[in-house]
Amino acid sequence: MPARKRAAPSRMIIVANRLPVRRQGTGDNQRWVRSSGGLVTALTPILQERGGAWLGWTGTGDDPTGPFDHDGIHMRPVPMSAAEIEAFYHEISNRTLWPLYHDAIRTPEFDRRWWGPYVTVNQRFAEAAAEVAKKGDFVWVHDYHLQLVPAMLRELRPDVRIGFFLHIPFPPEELFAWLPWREQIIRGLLGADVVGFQTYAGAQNFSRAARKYTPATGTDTQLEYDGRTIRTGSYPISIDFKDFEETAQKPEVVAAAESIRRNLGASRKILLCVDRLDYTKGIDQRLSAFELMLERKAATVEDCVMVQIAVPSREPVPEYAAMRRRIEQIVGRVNGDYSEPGRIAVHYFRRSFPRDQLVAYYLAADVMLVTPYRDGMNLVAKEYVATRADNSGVLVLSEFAGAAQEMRRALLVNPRDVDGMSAAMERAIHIDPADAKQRMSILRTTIRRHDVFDWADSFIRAVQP
Ligand code: ADQ
Repeated sequence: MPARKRAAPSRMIIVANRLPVRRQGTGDNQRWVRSSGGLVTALTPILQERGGAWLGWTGTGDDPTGPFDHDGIHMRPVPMSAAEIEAFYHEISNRTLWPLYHDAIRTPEFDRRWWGPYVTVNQRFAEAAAEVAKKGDFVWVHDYHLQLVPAMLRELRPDVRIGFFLHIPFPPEELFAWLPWREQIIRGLLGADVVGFQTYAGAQNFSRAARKYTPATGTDTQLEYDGRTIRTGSYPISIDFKDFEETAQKPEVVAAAESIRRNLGASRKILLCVDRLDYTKGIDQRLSAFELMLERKAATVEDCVMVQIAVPSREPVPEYAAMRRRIEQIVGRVNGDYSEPGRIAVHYFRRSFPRDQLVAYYLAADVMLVTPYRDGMNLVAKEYVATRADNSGVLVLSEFAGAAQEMRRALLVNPRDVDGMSAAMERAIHIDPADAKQRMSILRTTIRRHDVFDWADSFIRAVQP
C-alpha cells in the first residue's frame, strides 16, 4: 500500500450484511479466505492499521461460529436463522427494498410479515456493534439491509461516532413514499452522524424524505434532528485503480488477453459486458440493441462479437430466475439468427471469473457496455477504464448508473432506448481512434484520482467530530 494522507485514526467498526471472509474447503481443510470486491479491498488495510472489528453474517444459516481473528482483523459473526435469512434477506431486502430503491423496475412487494424480522436482525447487529465498540470508536454501517442500525446503536451507545453509507440509489420521494415503513427507515438512518450516498441526487432524495416524514429540518447536505446535526452528501465509491492497472500489465494477463482475441477472431471488435445477473443491469435491452445493430446491417458477425459474462446471483428470488430465462432466450435467438460457422454472435458465460481472467477480458475488449436501468455506482465501468493503460477502448455507459456523474466522457446512453443504444454501439465500433484516446485518458485521470482509498478517506474525514 502506498503511503496516503489519512484522517486522524480512531478504531473502526464495520457493520455490513456479510463478513469480508468466506469459508473454503470442507472438514479439516476448511478455512476462511478473504472475499474479493472493492469494499473489502479498501477497508481491510484501514482496519488492519487502526484496529477495530468487522461485524457481519457468515453466509450460513444458524452458524454457531464465534468471534475470530483473520489477517489482522477481528471478525464478529452475527448469526441468522434459516427463517430470518428468508424474510430479512431474500424477502424484505431483495423483494421490497432492492426493487423499490432501483426505480421500481420490478414491482416491489410489501408484506407486513417481513418487517418484524428486519427489525429483529437490525437490532441484533446494533447490539453486537454496541458490545464490540469502545468509547470514541467510529462505527461504519453499510447498505440497505441495515438501515435501522444507526438509531438502534445510538440508543445503546451515544458515545460512538456513527456513519452510514448506502451502496444503492436512494429513490425519489414519490417512490420512497410507497414504503409502509418509510418513517421508521428514515428515523433509523438519522441515528448516524453522516449519511452518505453514491450521488448528490441520493442525498437530496433522502433529505427531502427526512423533512417530510420526521420533524428534521435543514438542507440537502445538513439536517437538524433530535438536537443533533446530521451531515448528508455524496461519496462516490471507487476501485483500487492501481491494482487493476498493474494486473492488466502482468505478462500472463496480457497473454490471456491475446489468446481471447485470437479465439474470438482477431479482426473482430469485441463488445464486452460484465454484470451480476440482476434485472437492474439492463442485460436484456442491451442484447436487443446488439440484435438490432445486426438486423440493421450496421455491423455483421465478421465485424464484431458480443461477450456477456454474467455471474449468477439471488437465484432463490423468482424474478431472477425469470430474467435469466429471458436473457438466455434472447442469446439463443440472436445466435440462431446471425451466427456463422466460427463466428458466434454472442458468447454467454454464466459464471464467476477469477480476477486475472476478468481483467484479461477487459484488456481484450474494444468496447465495454455498461448499461444498467439504474445502478448505485457500477464498479465494472471503473475497472475497465483502469485496465486501459494505453488509453485504448471505448466505454458505453448508462446515464442511470451513479458512475455517469463522474464519467461524462463515456458514450452515455439511455438504456430504455434500444435504437439509441444500437446507434451508440455502432458509433463505438467505428469511433475515430484519436477521439477515443482523448475520452479514455480523461476517464482514467478521474478514476485514478478518485480511487477507493480516496472514497474511504473522505467518508472517514466527514465523520470526524
Ligand atoms: P453490485 O450491484 O454487485 O454492487 P457492481 O458495482 O457492478 O455491482 O460490482 C460488481 C462486481 O462484481 C465488480 O467488481 C465486478 O468485477 C464483479 N463481477 C461481476 N461479474 C463478474 C463475473 N462474472 N466474475 C467475476 N467478477 C464479476 C452494489 C451496487 C453498485 C455499487 C456497488 C459498490 O449495486 O451500484 O457500485 O455495490 O458500492
